[in-house]
Amino acid sequence: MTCNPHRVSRVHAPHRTALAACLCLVLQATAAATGKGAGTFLVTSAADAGPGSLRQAILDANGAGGGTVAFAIDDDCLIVIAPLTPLPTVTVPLVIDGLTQSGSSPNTSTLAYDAQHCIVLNSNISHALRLEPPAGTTITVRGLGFDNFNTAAIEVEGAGAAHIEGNGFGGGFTALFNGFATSAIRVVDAPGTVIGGDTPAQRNVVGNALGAGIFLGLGGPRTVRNNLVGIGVSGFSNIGNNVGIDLVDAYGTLIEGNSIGHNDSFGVRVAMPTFSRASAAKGGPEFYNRIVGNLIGYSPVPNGSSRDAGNTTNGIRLTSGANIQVLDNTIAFSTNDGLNAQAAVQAARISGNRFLRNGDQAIDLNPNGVDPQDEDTVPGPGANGTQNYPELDSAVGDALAGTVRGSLTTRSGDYTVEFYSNAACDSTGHGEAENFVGAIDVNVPFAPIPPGDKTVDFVAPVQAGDGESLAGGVIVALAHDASGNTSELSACVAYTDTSLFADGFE
Ligand SMILES: [Ca+2]
Ligand SMILES: [Ca+2]
Ligand SMILES: [Ca+2]
Repeated sequence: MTCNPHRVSRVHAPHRTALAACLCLVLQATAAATGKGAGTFLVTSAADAGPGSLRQAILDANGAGGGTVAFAIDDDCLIVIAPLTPLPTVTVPLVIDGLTQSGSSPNTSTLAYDAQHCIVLNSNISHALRLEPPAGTTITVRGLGFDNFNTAAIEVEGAGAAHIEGNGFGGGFTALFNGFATSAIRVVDAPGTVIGGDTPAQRNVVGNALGAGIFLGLGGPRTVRNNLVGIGVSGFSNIGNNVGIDLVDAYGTLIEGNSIGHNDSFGVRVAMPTFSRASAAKGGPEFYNRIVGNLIGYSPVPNGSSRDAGNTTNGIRLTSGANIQVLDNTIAFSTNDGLNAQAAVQAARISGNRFLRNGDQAIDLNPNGVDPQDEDTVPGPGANGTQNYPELDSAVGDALAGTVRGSLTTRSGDYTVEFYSNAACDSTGHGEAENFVGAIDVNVPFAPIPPGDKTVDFVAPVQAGDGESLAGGVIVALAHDASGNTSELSACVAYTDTSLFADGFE
């Protein structure tokens, strides 16, 4: 049993709204009694308004308190809906499901995007959809294509959550293709919002926005997972936004498992609000913004190789905030620095990432350029207190495993030193960080080190990953304190392969 007021309204009559509502109540009561849930509002016309239109379906759903908007337009793919004004704000728990249109199908690819979007919204107006989910409820938008809106294709603002999954934004899904004047997706507040999801079917493609592809404003927590951002349906083509994912006063954000490339300024930019910086500094992980396990500027292709999908300027730009977690990403082919942290950033933990082929430094803490080492007796000015990086003296072993000797000069406390191998040293002389090869904990004691001498020597094992070799390359290291304040990368030390000597310099 479904609740379908617009079909009732087709009967016409001046009282159709009342009649529809009345019948709908009866039908919903029946549905509730049979446990089948809220009603379905069917879209049977691509017209901007009137019976069977998407606009009418949303009006009816709002009036009925929620349900599902499904599509059954009697036409072949591709069907363009061009709203003349923004569609009615959705204010009820609702699923708008483009996959219900015959011919539509979800993405099945892990590296690319093969979804078929038969319903595409395309109009040169401020926005297509505005979602205002009430507290404790979710509004889902699934399986639609979007092009050519000025503020955002989808705006979200409310106390409840939005799930935006399996949609194509600016990916060339219509013949008349213009991208977005500002953002594709714009979210303010709306805690619990998820853009993308765990499965290939939930992946969105987000591109060709002149502002941010995904803009997350004040509020949190929210998740952006497993999307292609600035990367087209092939999995490597260029549909760059200006900024891929832009966090402006967002907190508690998880950006995980996305491919983010070809964006014209930054792949990801983070500017945290003052209040959450203060709270996060007190240790509240609910405020942390986390960037985990993304491919940034680096597109794997099905034959096992990869392509340059570099973001112009930086893969990641950290503008302000505390306790930002940058973990286990690959950050490559940026025009300038791979990760650039501005002076207001503190306790940014940068750990387990691969950096390769970035035009300038892999990690650049402000001030710009490789930071000079100092005594680190107090946190210096600049990002992460300008935490000193380790000094490496030697790296020796065979192709698979060896020993690195070096030192760290810094304040008393607990530190972790991470080691990375590279085929060759970066042009900056520091980094980059192609393969993680080991880590050790280092303690700089309070005593009996004499004042002014805070240097601790270390000897650390390093080991090549599966199928990799340390021979002929260089080793670099970074250090971070217990709060996450992470250094730039050290100068390179050549790796001496003793197996060559054993074999007589063959
Ligand atoms: Ca470089
Ligand atoms: Ca620097
Ligand atoms: Ca320093």
